[in-house]
Amino acid sequence: MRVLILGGDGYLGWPTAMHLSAAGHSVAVLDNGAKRQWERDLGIEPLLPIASLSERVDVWKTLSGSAIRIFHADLCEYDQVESVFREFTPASIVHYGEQPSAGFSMMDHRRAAMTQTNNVIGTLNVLWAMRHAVPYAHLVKLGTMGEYGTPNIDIEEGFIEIEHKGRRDTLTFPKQPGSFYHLSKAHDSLNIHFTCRVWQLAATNLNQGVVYGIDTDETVQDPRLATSFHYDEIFGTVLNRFCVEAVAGVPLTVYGKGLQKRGFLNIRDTLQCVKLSIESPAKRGEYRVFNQFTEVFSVNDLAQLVARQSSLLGLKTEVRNIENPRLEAEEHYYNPVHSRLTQLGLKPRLLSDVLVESMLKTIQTHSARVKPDHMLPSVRWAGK
Ligand code: USQ
Repeated sequence: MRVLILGGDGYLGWPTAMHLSAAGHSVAVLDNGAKRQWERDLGIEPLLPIASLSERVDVWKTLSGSAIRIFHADLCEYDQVESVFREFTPASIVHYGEQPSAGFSMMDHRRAAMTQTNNVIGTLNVLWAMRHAVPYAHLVKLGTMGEYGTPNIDIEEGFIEIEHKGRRDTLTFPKQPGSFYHLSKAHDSLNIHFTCRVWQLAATNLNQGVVYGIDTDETVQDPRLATSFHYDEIFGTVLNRFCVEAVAGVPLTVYGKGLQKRGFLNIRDTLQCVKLSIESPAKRGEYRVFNQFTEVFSVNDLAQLVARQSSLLGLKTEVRNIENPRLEAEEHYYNPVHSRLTQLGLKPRLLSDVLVESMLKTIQTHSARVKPDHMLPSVRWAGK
C-alpha cells in the first residue's frame, strides 16, 4: 500500500516510516523540519545524535533495500499539500505532523498561537487536499487521550450513548483538554469528524496515551536510524524523563502528589497500532476513534519502578515531589476503555522491569550528552 507519513522526521514518524517500509508498504515521508527548528530555538537536543532525514533514508535503503521518498513541504501551505497528495497518490495518510508538546503550547502567547495555527490549519489543509486530490485515501490521525481530560466517569472510545430527558443519542464524548496543545487536537477531531460526514472521507483518530521507549526493531539496526528521544521538560514524556534523571543522578521530578493517572504505551506498540489501522481501514464516510494505550499508571508508580530498577544498576535515585507547574487533577478516577485496537489484533508489550533496565542501560551509553539543567520544569500553566 502507498503510505504517506506527515511529520515523518519525528520521534514517532521516522520509526513508523521504517516499520511500514519493512512490512512491504511503499512509504513516503513529508516534513518541513519544524521540530528541529523549535529544538534549536529552545536550545534543546534529543539524547541520541540524530542524522539528517536524507541520511536516515539513505542508510535505510542500504540496510533494507527499500526506498523511502522524501517530500519537503509545509502542511500550513495548502498548495504544497495538495501537490504532494496528487504526486504520491497515497492510499493511507498517517498524520503526525503537529507541534506535539503541551508545555511548548503553554510557554507564551506566540507559541500557543503557533501550536493552534500549525496543528488546526495544517490538519484542515490535509482534509481539503484529501477532498480534492485523494478522496478515497484513509486518514490515520494521531490524536491524544488528553482530549478527554480526567472526567469522573469511564472514558469511551470517541463516543458515548447518552439518555437525556427521556431521549437517547450517541454523541461525541465530552472533551476537557488540559493545554492549548491538547485543545488543538480536540479542534482537529471535530474538523475530521465533520469532513467524514460531509465529504465522505475515511478517517481513524488514534487517541494516544503517553509514549515511552527508545528502540524499535528498525532503529536498533544502525545508530544513524535512531529516533529523537527527548528528556527535557518540553518534548520529553514522563517515563523517558525519569529514566534520564535516574542516570544523570538528579531527583525524579514527580509533579505534585504524583497520583495523576494516564494511559501509557511502548513506542513499538504505537507502530503496531498504526500498522493495524492502515491495514484495516475505515470505510468512506466512516470516522473511527481508537483509544491507543496499553496500561494505566500513576506518575508515582512510574517513579517507583524507575527508582527500583536504577538501584539494581547501582544508581542512587531520589524521588522528589515538586510543585506541579501544571493545572491538572492530582487525585482522580481514571478508567478509559481501550478495546478496539485489541480487537484488531494488537499484542501489547507491557511495561516491565526488563524494558526500564534496558532503557537505563542505553541512556548510560549516552550520558555525556545529558544536560541536567534541562530537567526542572519552568513553564507554568497559571500565574505570571
Ligand atoms: N509529569 C511529572 N513529571 C515530569 C513530567 C510529567 O510528574 O517530569 C506528569 C505530568 O504532570 C502529567 C503526566 O506526567 O500528569 C504526563 O505528562 P507528560 O509530559 O509525559 O505527557 P503530556 O504532557 O500529557 O503529553 C504527552 C505527549 C503528547 C500526548 C500526551 C498523551 O507529549 O503529545 O498527546 O502525552 S496524554 O497524556 O494521554 O494526553
